[in-house]
This record gives sequence, structure tokens and C-alpha cells, in this order.
Amino acid sequence: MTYETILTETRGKVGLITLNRPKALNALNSRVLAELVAAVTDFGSNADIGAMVVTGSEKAFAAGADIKEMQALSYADAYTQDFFVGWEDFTRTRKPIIAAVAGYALGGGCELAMMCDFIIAADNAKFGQPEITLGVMPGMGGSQRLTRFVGKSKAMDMCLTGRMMDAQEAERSGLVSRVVPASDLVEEAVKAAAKIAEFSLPSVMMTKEAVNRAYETTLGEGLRFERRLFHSLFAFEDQKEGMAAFAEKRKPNFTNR
Ligand code: CO8
Repeated sequence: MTYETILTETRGKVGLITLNRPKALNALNSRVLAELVAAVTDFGSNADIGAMVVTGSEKAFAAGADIKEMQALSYADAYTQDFFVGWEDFTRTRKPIIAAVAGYALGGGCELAMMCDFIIAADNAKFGQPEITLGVMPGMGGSQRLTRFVGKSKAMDMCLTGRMMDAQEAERSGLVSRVVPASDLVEEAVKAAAKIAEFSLPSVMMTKEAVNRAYETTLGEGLRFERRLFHSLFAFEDQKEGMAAFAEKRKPNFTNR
């Protein structure tokens, strides 16, 4: 697929995807969605890639779903085309994806960041769910994921008033894992992804699966799920290698076997 709205590159074992619709502040239209899903699927099946970073520009990660594309839709169009259903494919990616957010992450942009595994924010990042100002409401998971990240009171505040949250508030509230200077954002996110990509891929993928399970099940079921995955990692050579390397005071050489 030839990409028109994103740029992709590899940095060592990291797949870097940059949203690239600068004139529309990276608004997410159906082309961006198709290209993003294609890119994460491609990196997902590339044995040389261990983790990914999705980023935008310094002004905007993404200013939302493309309002101009949605504007004229009828209910019948919106329902029958279900034109955002592809986002579920994005969330099915098994390798970790870090969102590196600078500038605006609004509406679908904030929701895309939350679909990633964690968010590193630049100090100029602004998050919000302003759909209420357009006469609609979050439609790509904002009412659900934001509530799980920041709790009911703040999620209600964000979704009902449409106000933006700056990077410091986002970090205090648990929406983002760290805040870095805007000039270092991509480098820091790639560094974090490269760290993850050094580890044994099966343990990385199972860790992602287990943390995500915490959002979908009870504590008891989640703990049992975690224990089964933990036990299963003893079937991998990488468990022997990782523990031997610790005992022998050397770096492990993981083979994903
Ligand atoms: N969609 C389309 N175009 C956009 C969008 C967008 N979301 N955001 C910005 N643009 C365009 C502007 O129209 C403008 O284009 P042009 O130059 O042709 O007029 C260009 O980007 C630059 O934008 P501004 O001139 O507005 O830039 P400012 O720096 O003045 O303002 C803002 C930046 C504050 C980010 C402002 O652009 C803004 O408020 N944008 C809209 C934010 C918003 O409301 N986002 C939510 C969209 S709705 C949504 O995401 C729903 C998701 C769920 C859908 C589920 C469907 C099933």
C-alpha cells in the first residue's frame, strides 16, 4: 500500500508511524484509518520489529475525526457504513504501541492515543473530548477509555464541558505515563520502544495481553489469567536464557523461542 496520510520508518527494532495530514491537523479520515491499520499490521508481522510508536506533528497529534468527512452523513450512512469499525483492528495489534503526543489530541485523536498501550506526552500536549461542542459525543471509545484512565469525575468534566487538559494535568490524572520536552518527544518514545523491543517478544506480548485483560475482567479472573500466562513462559527458551544471564551477570540473548 502506498501511504498518503502517514509516514513510516524503522529505527532499529522500532516501527515509527507519523500521521501526516498537516493541513488538517492530522484529522482522522477513512484513508488515515486504513493506512494506520495497514502500517501496524505490517510492523506487527515483521519479525525484525519489537514495538511501535505512533506520533503526529509538534502542533497536533490529531485534532479528531475528520469533521468535514462526517458532516453530511445521515444516520443510515453512519450506521450501515460503521466507518470507524477498523479501529478495532488497530487495537488487536499484539506488539506494544506507544503514542507520542505533542500538541492537540482531541476527540478521535485523544481516543487513538488511548487505544495505544501507553502515552508519552510532550509538555505542549493538550487532550480533550470536544465532541459535545459539535452536537455529538465521543464515538471511538472516549467515554469508556477516558473514564477508566482518569475516573468518572474528570471524564465527565472533559466529555461534558469539552475542555482541554494540559500535559501536566494528564500526567497527574494517569492519562499519560510521562511528560517530556516537546523537542525530545519522538526520541524519548523511540528510546522507550527500543527498550521494550530488546526483551523477549513472547513475554512482551503476554504482558500487554495481561494488562489489557485487567480492563475487561474481575480481579480473580485476571489473576488466574496472569498466572496461566506466567506459567506458560517457562515453556520458552527465553525464560532459561533470561534467568541464566542474570545468574551469570551477563546480558541475555533472547531469541523469541
Ligand atoms: N476535522 C477536519 N478538519 C480539521 C479538524 C477536524 N477534526 N481539526 C482541524 N481541522 C482543520 C481546520 O478545518 C483547518 O482547515 P482549513 O485551513 O482548511 O480551514 C485546519 O485544520 C487548521 O485548523 P484551525 O485553523 O482550526 O487551527 P487552530 O490552530 O485555529 O485551532 C483546533 C486548532 C483548536 C484544534 C481546532 O482546529 C479545532 O477545534 N479542531 C476541531 C477539534 C474537534 O472538535 N475534534 C473532535 C472531532 S469529532 C471526533 O473526533 C469524533 C470521534 C468519534 C467518531 C466516531 C464515528 C463513528
